[in-house]
Amino acid sequence: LYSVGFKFFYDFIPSFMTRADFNSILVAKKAAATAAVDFIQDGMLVGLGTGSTVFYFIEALGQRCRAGLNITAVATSQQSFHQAQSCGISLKDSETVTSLVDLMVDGADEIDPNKNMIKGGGGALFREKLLAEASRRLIIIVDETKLVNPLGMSPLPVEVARFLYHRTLQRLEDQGYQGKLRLGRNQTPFVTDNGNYIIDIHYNRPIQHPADEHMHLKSITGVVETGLFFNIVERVIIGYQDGYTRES
Ligand code: A5P
Repeated sequence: LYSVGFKFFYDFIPSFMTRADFNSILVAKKAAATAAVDFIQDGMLVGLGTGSTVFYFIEALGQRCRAGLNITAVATSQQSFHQAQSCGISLKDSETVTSLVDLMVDGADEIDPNKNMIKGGGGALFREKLLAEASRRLIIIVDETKLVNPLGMSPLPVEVARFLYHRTLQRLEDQGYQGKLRLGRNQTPFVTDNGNYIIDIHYNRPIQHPADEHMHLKSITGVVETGLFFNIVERVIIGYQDGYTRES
């Protein structure tokens, strides 16, 4: 599990970052993730987000389960599902979930002081948003590099239907958006767990009104969901590179 997880992370070391910087960020991610496990109580139905920070959360949650914690989880991606399964966490098929999830834990690509977020760097934004809206509480775990004000530095992932996606991309461009189809490892289009594509929109300007921006993008036929999340986060746990955490 460790070797699989770390290989996954190291594939994504940005070119401007040294291995030492990257290791410090992993310390921060792990600190935030470990702190979030303290919020999980016996009997809960837990929502599992996706990404490298959630990887540490699932790992720590698995340890607690093996020590006797009795919870059931619902995963937002195949990646989180398989990791949770290998950690010994009891999982529920999303199609059998009829009640609200007690608590969901997820990461973010960017988060602003009003807890608006950009998500979807890992391509799981649609299921993450669906599950977050089906949860009583959402805790976001991030390392300090994810704190921004305002949003807009990272590309905004938008999930689109594959059917006539060139047309959807054109419509986005006609409305002034700079969108790029996300490619996978072998330079073929990245396909989400829902069988859709992702278009990453580069803003080159601050996103001052995330809700308006989201509504505008969603009004385009072919857009399935956007990676803008707002009015949904209860608590943010920020991990720092010295291993400390802060909550807001
Ligand atoms: C997955 O689709 C995303 O929404 C992630 O939650 C987000 O990209 C954060 O990922 P990291 O924890 O890997 O930075």
